[in-house]
Amino acid sequence: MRFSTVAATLLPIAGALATDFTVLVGDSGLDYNPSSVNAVPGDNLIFSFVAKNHTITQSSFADPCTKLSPTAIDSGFMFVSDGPLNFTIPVNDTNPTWFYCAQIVGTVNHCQSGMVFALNPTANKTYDAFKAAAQSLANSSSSPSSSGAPAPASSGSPSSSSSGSTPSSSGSPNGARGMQVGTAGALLVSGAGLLAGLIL
Ligand SMILES: *[C@@H]1O[C@H](CO)[C@@H](O)[C@H](O)[C@H]1NC(C)=O
Ligand SMILES: *[C@@H]1O[C@H](CO)[C@@H](O)[C@H](O)[C@H]1NC(C)=O
Ligand SMILES: *[C@@H]1O[C@H](CO)[C@@H](O)[C@H](O)[C@H]1NC(C)=O
Ligand SMILES: *[C@@H]1O[C@H](CO)[C@@H](O)[C@H](O)[C@H]1NC(C)=O
Ligand SMILES: [Cu+2]
Repeated sequence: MRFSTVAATLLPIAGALATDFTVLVGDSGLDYNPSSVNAVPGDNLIFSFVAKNHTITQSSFADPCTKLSPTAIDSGFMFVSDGPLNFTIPVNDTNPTWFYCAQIVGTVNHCQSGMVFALNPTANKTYDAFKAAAQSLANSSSSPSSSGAPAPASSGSPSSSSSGSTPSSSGSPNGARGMQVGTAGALLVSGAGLLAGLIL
């Protein structure tokens, strides 16, 4: 009796508390703002594309710059010519869910430049770790394939540590990023060492 009364009281409240989170896409360079949102079922993520030609595309945590599956969430390219374009994603659960921008223009790969977004990241799978994983791909793949599909991450070729062509994105915040790339680079190096250890 008491339970059902409580439930009946809570349900409308839960509905009333549903939140629409507006995420600006491209408002200051290659970014989602905010870059991470914690939301509950019933909430909506409203991606408001304000500049250029970006996407919001679902990936996995482990493979940040590759579309999760052919049917994964994907806005497609949202070319902004006259005012914002909205793409709304309803939130159905509290599972961590990962997104990136699939745009590649010349040598500038938006995802590998850190243009990623996290829905409900966890203590173990953080936005920062996801972003670092995306940026580390810039070091391992020198040239993206010409097709629209992002090049698969080439797993460790320890000898080629050139990484000369890191795309520099104009207008993106670089202070924290440099540090994260450094960390990811160190991880890569130790990974390569492990690999070499296994082979040799
Ligand atoms: C948006 O970007 C995609 C992928 O680079 C490109 O194919 C498309 O032509 C662009 N749209 C416009 C209107 O420039
Ligand atoms: C896009 O979303 C924003 C933020 O929720 C809203 O203010 C605006 O009216 C929406 N624009 C359109 C065209 O739906
Ligand atoms: C929630 O479900 C709707 C309807 O099936 C789907 O369009 C949307 O992509 C889902 N949201 C997430 C974050 O998976
Ligand atoms: C998070 O990582 C810690 C330490 O590695 C582990 O003990 C814990 O089970 C993990 N939690 C989840 C939810 O995976
Ligand atoms: Cu983009």
